[in-house]
Amino acid sequence: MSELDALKVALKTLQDKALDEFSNAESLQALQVLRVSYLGKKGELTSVLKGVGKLPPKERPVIGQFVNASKQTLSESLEKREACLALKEKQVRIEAERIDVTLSGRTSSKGSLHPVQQGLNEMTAIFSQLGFDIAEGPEIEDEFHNFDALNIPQEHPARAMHDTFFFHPDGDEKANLLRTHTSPVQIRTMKACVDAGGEPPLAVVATGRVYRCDYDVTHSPMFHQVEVFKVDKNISLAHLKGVLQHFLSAYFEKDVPIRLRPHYFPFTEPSAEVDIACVFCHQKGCRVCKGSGWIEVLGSGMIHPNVLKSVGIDSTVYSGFAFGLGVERLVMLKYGIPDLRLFFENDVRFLRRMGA
Ligand code: 2NM
Repeated sequence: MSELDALKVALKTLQDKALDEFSNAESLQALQVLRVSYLGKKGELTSVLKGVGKLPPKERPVIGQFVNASKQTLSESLEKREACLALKEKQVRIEAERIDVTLSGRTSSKGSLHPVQQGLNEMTAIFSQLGFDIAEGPEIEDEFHNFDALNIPQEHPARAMHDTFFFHPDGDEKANLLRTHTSPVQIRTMKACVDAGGEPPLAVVATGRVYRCDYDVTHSPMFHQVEVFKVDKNISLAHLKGVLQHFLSAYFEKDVPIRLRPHYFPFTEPSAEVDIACVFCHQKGCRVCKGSGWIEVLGSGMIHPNVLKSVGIDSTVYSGFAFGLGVERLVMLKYGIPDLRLFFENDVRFLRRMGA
């Protein structure tokens, strides 16, 4: 066989082998490797061409054409296979990325206000509608605002009624304390009014945390209060009772009977504890009302003249009523919560059930 024929046979064999491998290539990556190994600068076709030098010059163009035709065939075959594999790979990717839009989504829980805050909001909303202002004040207080101004002087036995957390004073600095009620906020708002040259009417609701050194099943060392007062000319016990009746019926969302029982508070005279008809047994007698048919819900009274004097309000011209309540207690009664401690444990099962 002539050198030319031998070369032609070698080329043909190489081409057949290449076409076979191209059509068996299973990925674009494998195909790229084949392209380099056959058509690349150091590829097999190139190495076959090195034999061209041994041919007589007039035969060289013949083999040149032959090689070009072979290159053309291989390139076309590669491109075809490439297009086919690219389509396959695309289909695989699309299938993998497929989203089932009919699947139900993952819901995220929204969170909600703490039941105490919900209760506070419900209560302050009722007083806002009656025209009361809402006030807040410092939780660290001094003895003047927490005690003296409220007609609870030093050594007065009433001071012992409050189990107060005191801060140790530095040197001869006066002692600070954690407020035992929100009444000091009332004192501050009355005093701020007078100091600014104003005068009653004043109608204010104070809300916030209060602290007492007291801890058992029905007492927490921190709880929340809502305290309400109104000062104006000719304010009487009738105004107090009317506001109480309206507030308690609005809060419990039904006409709830109330009664006022004489009591003692240093900052009011006369003073009364307020009961509602038992919301659990409708006065048939049950465990909650201990068979009495009544549940104590708050303390109230007519502001003591000494309290008005201490903030500079003329008690011969003005009078006022005031009352105070524990928020946790009223939320427990409205929603049938059995244990005070649930408010402070932050167990999400409780918070979710109470979530609005
Ligand atoms: C209560 C009971 C009775 C009260 C008094 C005042 C103030 F500052 F105006 F004098 N604020 N709140 C008060 C009166 C609070 O809680 C059981």
